[in-house]
Amino acid sequence: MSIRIAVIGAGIMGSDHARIFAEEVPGATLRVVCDAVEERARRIADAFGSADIATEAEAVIARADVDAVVVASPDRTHTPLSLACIAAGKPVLCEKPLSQSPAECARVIAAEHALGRRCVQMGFMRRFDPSYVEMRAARLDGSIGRALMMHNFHRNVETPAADFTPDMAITNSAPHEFDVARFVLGGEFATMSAWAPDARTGKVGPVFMVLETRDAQLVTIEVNNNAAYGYDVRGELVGVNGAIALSNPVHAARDAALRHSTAYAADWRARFFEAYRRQNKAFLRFVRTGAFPPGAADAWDGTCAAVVAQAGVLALREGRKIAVELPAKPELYSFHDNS
Ligand code: ISE
Repeated sequence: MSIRIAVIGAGIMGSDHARIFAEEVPGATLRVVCDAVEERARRIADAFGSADIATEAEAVIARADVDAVVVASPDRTHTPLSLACIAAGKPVLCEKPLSQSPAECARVIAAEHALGRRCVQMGFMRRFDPSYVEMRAARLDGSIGRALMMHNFHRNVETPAADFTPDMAITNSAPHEFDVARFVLGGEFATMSAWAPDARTGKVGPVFMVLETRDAQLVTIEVNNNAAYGYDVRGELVGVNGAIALSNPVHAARDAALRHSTAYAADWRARFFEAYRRQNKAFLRFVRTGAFPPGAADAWDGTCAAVVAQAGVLALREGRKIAVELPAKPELYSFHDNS
């Protein structure tokens, strides 16, 4: 039987998740597109063949003809809507971040603990990107020796929305690196330091972070939400005997007029096209089988990202190294294979 999906939020990510479930992942039916602005919901529903539209998210979650939910609405709604899905016992693919507040994340952890099972799959899709999967495998198979450092660049053409604040470089964009570094290295962060050059552009400027892991490794992260030239995400894992770097899925190289050139993606949807497809396919398997997808991110990973982001905002504000203090990991996530 086809899995009936509701997408909440008809913005950039809601639209792409609707497209993926309607066109890229067999076995799913786009049942409802929900947005506070009916016209936005209608436009996405018409584009991807959703049977229905709605404007009230909580009512959509409760519908008997909805098996699973995608939360792609504004960040501030991610926790309350995830809690509503847990209360309804419905699997939810929640776009990152789970929350910008670790205390809010704790409410989701407590709700899943009370339910006795995980409902929330976090939208940290880079865990499904073939290059990052290969990078983690290289750490596990010993081919580069013990991992020492991981360097990360995360550059957007421009901020994705008008209400994107300077802190969101750390709380909205950098959680991808906070999570994927944990996924690749298999450990937790111990400290965070952060700096920001003065771009003097009046726009959200770059942030540079250096994190230490509990295993004395170093992770550097540059986030630049207004890099202008292209969507450019780079990563390199450095071991004692070698290194492994991400390869950007470039589709063509052009030779003309004494130049050799390749094009950058305009934003993350094209750069991580395959990662989103694999992530959403894994979510569908989760809904169908009830087995949480190996390697996927859960509410505990969402909590860890929020704690690290909060440390990053504090480190930048106070200009000093901040300890990353995670809460105790509840039993429900104890078998959590992040090693
Ligand atoms: C956006 O929300 C994403 O998730 C993208 O992957 C990231 O590159 C961008 O910076 C975020 O704002």
